[in-house]
Amino acid sequence: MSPVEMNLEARFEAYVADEKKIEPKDWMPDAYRKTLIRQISQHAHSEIVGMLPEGNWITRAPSLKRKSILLAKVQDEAGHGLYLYSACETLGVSRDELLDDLHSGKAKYSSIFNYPTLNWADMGAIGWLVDGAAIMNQVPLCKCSYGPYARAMVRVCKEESFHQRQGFQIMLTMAQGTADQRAMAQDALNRWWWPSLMMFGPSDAESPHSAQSMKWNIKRFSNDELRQKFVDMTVPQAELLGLTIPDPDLRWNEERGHHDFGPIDWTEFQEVVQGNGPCNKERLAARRSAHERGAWVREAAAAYAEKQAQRKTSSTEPHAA
Ligand code: BYC
Repeated sequence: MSPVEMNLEARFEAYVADEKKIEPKDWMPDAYRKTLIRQISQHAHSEIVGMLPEGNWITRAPSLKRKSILLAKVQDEAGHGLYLYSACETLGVSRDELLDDLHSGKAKYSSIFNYPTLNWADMGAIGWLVDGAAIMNQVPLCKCSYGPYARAMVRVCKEESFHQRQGFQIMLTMAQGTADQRAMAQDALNRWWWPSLMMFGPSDAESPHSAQSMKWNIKRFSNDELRQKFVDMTVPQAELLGLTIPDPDLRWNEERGHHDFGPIDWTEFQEVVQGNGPCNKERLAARRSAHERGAWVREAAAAYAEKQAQRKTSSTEPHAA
């Protein structure tokens, strides 16, 4: 590293340590840029792929009210994906490159969206648990050191907390409903609990990026800290619903002031992340097909933009005498 670069790096470190925001035109280490592109793009892809399991239930929602709420939620997720792609583009990568990486299977997206949604209770469990886990992970990102990501997260988190409440409300309605509805709510909790805990990523000891990302103030809490906070927040909510979390080892630990919980099946997590989960192939095929079927929209938008640009140039050109 040259002396100039060393100086820039020291200034960058001091700036970040001082809780100041790094903006797109500021100097930043290459590795910081790469880490942000990796994390923000994975996050954007998760929002877009995350529309699929819920989109599956829009036509089958049990009432018009539920249908319009679910439709709005799925649209919010599209919006989150778009802010995040825009935030990522400020780091010098193009939308096309990001999408190519998703469609080729090179880029990751959250493991959670590779599980199937089997019935309406799954819409409740996703809102309650998956959005609940997402908020726990994302509220600290509002204080992330990279300005465009931190600002995008403020709006995302406001919308996610509405999503979490609508999910909890579905669970509450079902848990207080008929015996069959209660059983469906319990079954959804049984299937979504462990995958929700996996959303926080590998344990700290197995997380290659955490230490550096925390030093750079990208991540403000470790994967295990956030997972623990999520368990502590969710246990009383499950009690209120009268549902049982599917973990025989779950109990309050007075000494730690936290709930202890059972071991996570990391083999399952690795399998899902490597593309072998129950719905990985289906999810990627759906995204690729949507992208191909949307080619005409992109072409039309580009042609329109070009026409507008030409009109602007000809209207500013001096008229020939
Ligand atoms: N799934 O060193 P680590 C949402 C990967 S919510 C798949 O701990 P990092 C939504 C990780 O990428 C979901 N892959 O990494 C909610 C890395 O692989 P590479 C999205 C995972 O980045 C409701 C490797 O494992 N949220 O969108 O420090 C409705 C080692 O991990 C997962 C975000 O993306 C996983 N669960 O920490 C709709 C939040 N976990 O890149 C939508 C922003 C880890 O080395 N992201 N990996 O090949 C983050 O906070 C962090 O990136 C993570 C992982 C905590 C997820």
